[in-house]
Amino acid sequence: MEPDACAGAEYGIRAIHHRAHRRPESRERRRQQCFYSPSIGDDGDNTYAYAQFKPSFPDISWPPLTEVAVSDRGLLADPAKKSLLSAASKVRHLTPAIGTELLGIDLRQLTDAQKDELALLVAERGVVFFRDQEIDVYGQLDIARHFGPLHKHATTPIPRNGLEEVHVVYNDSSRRPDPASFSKLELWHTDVSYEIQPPSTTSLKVITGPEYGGDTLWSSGYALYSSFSPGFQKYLEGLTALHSAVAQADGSRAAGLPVRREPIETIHPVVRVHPVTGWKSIYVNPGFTRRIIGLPKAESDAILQLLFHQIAQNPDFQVRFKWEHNDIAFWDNRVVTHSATFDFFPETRHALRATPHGEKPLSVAAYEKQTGKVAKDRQIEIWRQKGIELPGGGDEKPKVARYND
Ligand SMILES: O=C(O)CCC(=O)C(=O)O
Ligand SMILES: [Fe+2]
Repeated sequence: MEPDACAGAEYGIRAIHHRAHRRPESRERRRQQCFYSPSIGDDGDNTYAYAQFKPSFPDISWPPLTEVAVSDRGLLADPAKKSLLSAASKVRHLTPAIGTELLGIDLRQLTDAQKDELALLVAERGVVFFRDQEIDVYGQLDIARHFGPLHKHATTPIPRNGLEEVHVVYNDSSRRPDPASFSKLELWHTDVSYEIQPPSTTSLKVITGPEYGGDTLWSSGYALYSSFSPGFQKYLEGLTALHSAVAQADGSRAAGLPVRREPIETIHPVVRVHPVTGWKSIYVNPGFTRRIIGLPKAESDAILQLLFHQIAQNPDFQVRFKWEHNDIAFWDNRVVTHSATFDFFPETRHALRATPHGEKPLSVAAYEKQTGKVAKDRQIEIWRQKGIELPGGGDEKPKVARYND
């Protein structure tokens, strides 16, 4: 599959509608050109409590990103995560593969040791949720900065108050999503995977949201890897893929929005190893991965289709979170893919994201060379910890009965 020029993610949908009010003659052309440019404007209510965090698009330019040394804080964590977990009144795992909710913690009070343990927990569980958090965006940025240098997005909105490291997610009654302009598959993404050092432990806080609707879904790249046969896993481990920012930048330009940094395209391993867990995860996403390098096009298209469809459609890999006011999620963009829902029009939904850079993605070979350790299949490791020894040195998986009813 060579995705059309508009295939991609990070909230599209909205700019087109707003522009359409002003330039109806170009609506269809713009829609065809690209559906996912970020939102422009809003309902104009400046008395809104979080008006200073409404979206803005300063017309400024940033130089290309250069490589920075990043060492994961999770490497410093107590493997048992005692100081974080003992501070929680309850630890609720939401599915076996992905997602944990920690109750009774106030993120404003986290010590550095607890932040390190949070990085480790997020690396293991893919996404971790905290309810009803008072922490403000400055505190959210401080935690993110603890995890790594902050990413500034080239195209998505920043808040009106000028915080360039904050990515704003905003929808209100002035914009209606148009289902003709995007597919649900294409909305699955990992944030800015085209960067040389894509994000690690990323957080999103919903500051205004509908009573219901606007859920977010995450899908585990570890579970996707574990689901395949050993031969196919090995095959994927030898591949690299192209991730592209071009369609996202084109979408912004088509909507008349500034692109603050020129788009880049980067080649990453198809299977990356998390530097802390040592687990293998499939690192492609419908939003930004365009092709597998060096394969016949038909083969690349077929492999990506399989991986994309499994990400989006296999519920065993997924968790779906129902947000309430002031909830915050931390996810590890190295090992999960996510997708927002847009079912809440005409309600307002407003969220702020803080995004630390991670390391350059490590292939299995690079991880094993660098660390002298053997990269692992998460599922096999977890079964092993439960005392389930697998025949064939862990290469075979138990047969699970299938059923329909
Ligand atoms: O709006 C959401 O729930 C998710 C938005 C998103 O993909 C992001 O902020 O990275
Ligand atoms: Fe995202």
